[in-house]
Amino acid sequence: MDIKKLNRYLGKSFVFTLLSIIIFSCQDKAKKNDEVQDEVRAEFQKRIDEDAKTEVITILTNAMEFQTKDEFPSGWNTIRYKNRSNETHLILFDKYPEGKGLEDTKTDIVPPFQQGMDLINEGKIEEAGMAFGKLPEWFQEVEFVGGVGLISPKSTAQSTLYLEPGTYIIECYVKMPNGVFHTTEGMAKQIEVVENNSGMEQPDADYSITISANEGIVFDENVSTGKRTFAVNFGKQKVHEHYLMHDVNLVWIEEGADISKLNSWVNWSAPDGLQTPAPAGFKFLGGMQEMKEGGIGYFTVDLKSGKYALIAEVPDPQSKGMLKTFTVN
Ligand SMILES: [Cu+2]
Repeated sequence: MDIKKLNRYLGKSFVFTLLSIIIFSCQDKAKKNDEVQDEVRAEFQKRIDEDAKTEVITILTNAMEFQTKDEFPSGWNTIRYKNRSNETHLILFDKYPEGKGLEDTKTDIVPPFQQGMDLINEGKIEEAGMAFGKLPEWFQEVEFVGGVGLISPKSTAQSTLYLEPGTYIIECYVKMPNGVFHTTEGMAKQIEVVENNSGMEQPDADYSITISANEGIVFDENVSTGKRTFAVNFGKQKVHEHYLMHDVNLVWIEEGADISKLNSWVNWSAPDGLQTPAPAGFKFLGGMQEMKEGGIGYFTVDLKSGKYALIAEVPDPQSKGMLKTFTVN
């Protein structure tokens, strides 16, 4: 091979090699781009699927009402409660016996409760007992199946709970400054939970709380900031002195706030109990309303660092081990 031929060969070879590198590198890039696009598409689809599985139902309050759809699917449901009003509220899901509905709430349930409360406020405790005694027998068949814990004005809370098909009344029994229940003011809405299942799977929780009549609230986890989901496991349940069972509410505590005021406020059957304005220095962040023994519900909250409490809405929760404080770091 002479020098000219060799130069030509090397030249061609060099150009060929260079072209090969460029072509292969382009193919490689194209392949990588395809892979990236596939990954993005898969991730996007996964989110769509998750959203479809986690059908979030919004309930909205502007003043003294519940705005939401009339039918919910059965099974696991995530409820996002937007409280745009200036009042503290909660949502309790009452599963009604067959054939009973909102009209019966208004005629048979609301009046005895309001009369009883008015009498308590007048100091007529015995007469109040007689008023509550006028509650119809079918009220004993109403099942409380969870809901959204206390939530401060202009705030949003999120709970996930399991619903069997049937007729429900969602209600808020927080009281106005004059002692009138929000239920009396219109915070009661009928919902039909249909056979069609939401398809949502039971959620995974970051932290687990247990509440029971014998041990109170058991919770000793190290909680970190961010969006966190708490599971609330209901152990031994009981009807307390205020005719209700226990629940779990999450409260942010301002530095120096008087916890004893929170402790006495959470009892609806006390004259100032559960009556707004709520005690200063606390922000209610939702939670899980009462349900029967063996039940489990979830609430999700975006946590900032600070001091918090888990509290049950019962008379003197502290004495029952149902007021636990903890710190989020
Ligand atoms: Cu309310």
